[in-house]
Amino acid sequence: MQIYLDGEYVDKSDAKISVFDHGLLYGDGVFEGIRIYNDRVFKLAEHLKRLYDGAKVLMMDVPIEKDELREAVLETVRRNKLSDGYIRLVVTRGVGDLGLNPIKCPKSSIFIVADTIKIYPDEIYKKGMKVITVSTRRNHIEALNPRIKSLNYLNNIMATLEVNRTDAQEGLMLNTDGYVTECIVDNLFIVEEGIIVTPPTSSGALKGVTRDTVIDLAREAGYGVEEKKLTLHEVYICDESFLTGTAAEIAPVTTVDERMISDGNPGPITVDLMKRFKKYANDSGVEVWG
Ligand code: PXG
Repeated sequence: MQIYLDGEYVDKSDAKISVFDHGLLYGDGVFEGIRIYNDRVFKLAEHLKRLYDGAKVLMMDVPIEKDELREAVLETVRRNKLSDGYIRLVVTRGVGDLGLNPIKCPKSSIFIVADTIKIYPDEIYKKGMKVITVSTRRNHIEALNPRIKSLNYLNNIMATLEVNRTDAQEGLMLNTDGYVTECIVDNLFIVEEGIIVTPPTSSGALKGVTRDTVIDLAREAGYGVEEKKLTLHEVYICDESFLTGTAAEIAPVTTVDERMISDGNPGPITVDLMKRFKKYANDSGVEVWG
C-alpha cells in the first residue's frame, strides 16, 4: 500500500507522523472520507471544498493548492490500483511543541490513504437497520460547529460507546434543544406523506456530501424535499427513514428506539433512491485514469 505523505508516496510501514503533531496531541485537523466508484472519484470537488472550508474556519493553512491536492488524491488511487474503494484525506495542524497554541506549528501535514471499506453487512441494505437515540448530545454549534469535519470525533465516539452496548447499528443524536440532528457518522432522512425531510445543518448536522447528492437526485426525480427541524416524535411516526454517508451510502432504517417504521421493511422511496444513487455513483465522478 502506497500512502501520500507531505508530497511523497511512501510504503504503509514508512507512513509515520510525529508524536508532536497537534492532530494527535489535540485532534487539531480536518479530514474527508471519499469513495471511489468504477475508476472515478466521487464528488471530489465537494469533498475538497469542505476540507478547505473547515481549514479556513480553523485558520489552518493547507500547504498546497486545491488543484495539487486533487492530483495527489488521484495519484494515490492510481498507485494503489483501486477501481472501487475509500480514500481518507487528512490535514493535521502539524508539528508544534507540547503547548496547545497552533502558532507554534509552522506547517500543516497532509496524508492520503486509499483502501477498501464496508461498514454494514449486505443484509442491512435489504432489511434495514436498527437505530437508537443516544444520550450524548451533538456538540453545540456555538462550541464546535459539527459542520467542521475535524479530527476531534470524541463526541461521536462517546455516542458509539452507547450504541455498542445495544444491538443497534447506528445512534441518533439530538442537539441541546432536543431536536434531531443526524446519526453518529451518517445524516438522517425521513419520508412524511411522500415528502423527503432532513434536519437543516443549522441544527448541528454535518453538510454531508451524500446528503446533498440525495437531495439533488430526489428533486430531479420529482420528489418534494424539505429541510426542517425534526423531533423524535416525527421520526417515530414517519413512513420511511434512511441514512446517508460516504461509507454507508444509503442505508434504510426500519426501527428507531424499538418503534417499527411503517411495516418494518425499507420503504419504496428509499429503495428508489438507493437505485438512483447507485447508478449516479457509477456514472459520475472524476476519472482516475482520465
Ligand atoms: N455526519 C457525520 C458526523 C459524519 O462524520 C456524515 C454525516 C456523512 O457525510 P458524507 O459527506 O460522508 O456524506 C459523516 C461522514 C465511518 C466514518 O466509519 C464516517 C464518517 C467519518 C468518519 C468515519 O463510517 N462520516
